[in-house]
Amino acid sequence: MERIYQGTSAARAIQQLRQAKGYYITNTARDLSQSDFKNRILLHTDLLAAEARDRAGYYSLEITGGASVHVDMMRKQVNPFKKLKLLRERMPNTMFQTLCRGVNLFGYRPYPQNVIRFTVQEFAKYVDVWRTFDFLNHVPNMQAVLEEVALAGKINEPCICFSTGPEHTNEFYLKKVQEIIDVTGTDIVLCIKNHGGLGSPRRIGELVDAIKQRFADLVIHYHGHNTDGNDVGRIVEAVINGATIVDAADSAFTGFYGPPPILTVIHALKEYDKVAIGIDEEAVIETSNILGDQRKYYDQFESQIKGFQPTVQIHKLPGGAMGSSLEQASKGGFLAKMPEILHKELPRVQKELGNFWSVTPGSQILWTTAVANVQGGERYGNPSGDLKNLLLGKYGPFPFYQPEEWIYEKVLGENWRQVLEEEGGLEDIPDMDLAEERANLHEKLGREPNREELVLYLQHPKDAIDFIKFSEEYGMTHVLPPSIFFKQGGFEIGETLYFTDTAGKEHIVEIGPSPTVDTGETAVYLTVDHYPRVYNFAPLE
Ligand code: 3PY
Ligand code: ZN
Repeated sequence: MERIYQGTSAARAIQQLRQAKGYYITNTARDLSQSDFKNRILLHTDLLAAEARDRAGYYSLEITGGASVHVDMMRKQVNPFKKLKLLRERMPNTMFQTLCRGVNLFGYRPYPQNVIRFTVQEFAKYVDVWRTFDFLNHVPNMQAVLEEVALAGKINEPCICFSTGPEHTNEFYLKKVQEIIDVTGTDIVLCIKNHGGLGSPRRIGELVDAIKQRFADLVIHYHGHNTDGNDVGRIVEAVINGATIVDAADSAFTGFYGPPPILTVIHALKEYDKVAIGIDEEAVIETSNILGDQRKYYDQFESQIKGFQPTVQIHKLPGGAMGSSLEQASKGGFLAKMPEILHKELPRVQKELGNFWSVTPGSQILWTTAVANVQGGERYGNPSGDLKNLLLGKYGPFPFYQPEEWIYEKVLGENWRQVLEEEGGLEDIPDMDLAEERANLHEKLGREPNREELVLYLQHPKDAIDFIKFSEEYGMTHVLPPSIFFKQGGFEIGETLYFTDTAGKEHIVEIGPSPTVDTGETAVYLTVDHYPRVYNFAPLE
């Protein structure tokens, strides 16, 4: 069996997947970066690994989506589109994959339908596989994305988000699969999205089996996290019960909350005579050697609590959310309360709020509510706006049962019935006037924006403008390696920096004396590759 090459039509790819004798692997680089390194793995690092990754023979490389579109601009000064174009130059063979949060796209709140469609159209020029989910498994919330992906001729990979508990039965999930198929037909890849890494290997095996029994020609992609250390077991069960694609990550960077290491998965499945289709193990090892050299620069972004978290089965916080909640607790001075929040309050809140899936933005709502309940005196006495919106049904209906009335009263006030009556239900968000938005952006940039800039602006208006202006002034910082990009404490006068950019070109930068001039700005004198440069900075506030 052959690997599936980038450029294969969606229809042909699905056909090839249906006939697979063995299984395919997705390299979940974006999820790994988000789960274990706050999304900070730089494009420079991904470009270093690109050629070896391309030879490794993955079904796809998940390299964008989730929170990464925002973080690329905000923290890494990288254009999410440019990133895909540069990677494509070095990775002609591998399909690129995104993670899309349905109506919430790559953000936290629903976008208007025309913004969703425009965004999908632009990203679909570079993204081959679209993994789309909704945190309430409310299929209408995925519909616009699913339709646009199909129109663009790309691979649709709608998800059923998975969790555990009495309501999370095979029957329920089969109903959800049917709802998805009613929209898309069966020429899709169905993802079982186990973002928490929940359930036992056996439970995952049973679910895959149940879906294959009912929908024999449906291609299943199992996505899991290794938070409790058990995901290799779940992957093995998924494959022996009929999953065709599974997710794993480069071992040099695998930590605790992301997907498990690729070679570990391959070794485990060999015992069951299951072949990883298209995989060149030498190239997998070569990638990890390249990445191994870079690993030290990212230690600073790792979660402070090391080790597997078997108690994820209780609190259910997914990869990225686990790391950021620990950071918040540390900054907010309530680390000591974490056991109470994670192991008592979170499961209680989850049950009280309807046992939905703890994934973006639901995981943030559950976490914020649990923290407020523990920290803020009366339970539900200090509700967030997002919790109010959840109870108002603005994200979609509760999948199993509604919270009890006393919670509505606490969150929406005494006249909650009337509020619900007047304001409740999925919001019909009006389309935006894209011409007007383009004109606004034109005015802010002082020039005509291109389509991609408009997409970025529609997603994150303020951060996109900051990013575009920054890159106009300083160029593309993606050429900088992590040793320089993340350098702590600034640079010393007289210091000389040597670095190799992503095109393999060597540079030398000498930092000159930086007198403060009476314009109030600080001028920094540099020589870059022996040419003098002066940069003016406004004083720090
Ligand atoms: C995201 O929404 O960013 C996720 O990674 C969900 O698992
Ligand atoms: Zn994930």
